[in-house]
Amino acid sequence: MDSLSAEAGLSAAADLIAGAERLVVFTGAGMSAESGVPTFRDTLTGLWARYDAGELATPEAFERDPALVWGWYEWRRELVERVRPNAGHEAVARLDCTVVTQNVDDLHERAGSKKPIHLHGSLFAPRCSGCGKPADAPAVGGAGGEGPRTPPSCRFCQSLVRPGVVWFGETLPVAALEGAVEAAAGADVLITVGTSGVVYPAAEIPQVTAKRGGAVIQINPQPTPLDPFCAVNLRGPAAGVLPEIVR
Ligand code: BJW
Ligand code: ZN
Repeated sequence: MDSLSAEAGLSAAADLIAGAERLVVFTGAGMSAESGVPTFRDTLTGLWARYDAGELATPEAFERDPALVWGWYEWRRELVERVRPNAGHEAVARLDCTVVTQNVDDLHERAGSKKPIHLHGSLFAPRCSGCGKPADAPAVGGAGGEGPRTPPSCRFCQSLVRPGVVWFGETLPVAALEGAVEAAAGADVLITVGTSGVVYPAAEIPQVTAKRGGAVIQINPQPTPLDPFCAVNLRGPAAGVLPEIVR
């Protein structure tokens, strides 16, 4: 349906959603872009401009320079605390659906979606890099500055506390991945929103639905490697398109 006019695409998507019995919404960083959260592959700005996100989001980077990596995540956590869910998050919260997100922010929860599945962890769940025990979440409303910050130490084993996110080369939380695959396999409609579709195994989630015969609707201003799996490709921003197709 790639060649459908924009209006016909919106109407086809709205019909699919209205008729869906088991609906999944799968989201990536573009979902939160209009809230003011930079996407993962956006160029970093300010003091972070000389770093590459893909290189900071690794266990090796944390081992080499824990203060640099902890400072980057704390800066991002504080940014997320200052922004609000957008009209796209709110439209998703009105749907009876399972939300599977790659995002480490909490904007789906704050919009009212119940128990979104977080495939890549959370900015708000730090844990010990040694014993794995959860650490106290840093106080809300931190300094807000950019740059390195020394991570706290674990109160049980004194190892450094690390962000509770999934870095490259690490395995995804088993329950989250299993829950996401099960929901995608059982979905008759899946909406994939704002993801570049290049990071695995998450990028398999929409493909699971398509391969099982479900319909995949994609919302993204840009083409992605997921295009061939989609029954409807809507080239537009999440906060504009989602409210239009959620009636
Ligand atoms: C808008 C918009 C608007 C803009 N509205 N849209 C198979 C093949 C090749 C490699 C691998 C493979 N399997 C595994 C790998 C290795 C690796 C991987 O996938 N690498 C690829 C990059 C090649 N995967 C892993 O390492 C994973 N672990 C794993 O597989 O374990 C087993 C294993 C271990 C060792 C060896 C082999 C296997 C773990 C992946 C963890 C990813 N973690 C991150 C960081 C989380 C913490 C943090 O945020 O810092 O998760 S990476 C980053 O990418 C983040 C995101 O969740 C994820 C996806 O990014 P996303 O959300 O798609 O964002 P962007 O920025 O890429 O795209 C934004 C999109 O929005 C764009 O398309 C825009 O157009 C669009 N957009 N404005 C709508 N307003
Ligand atoms: Zn510990």
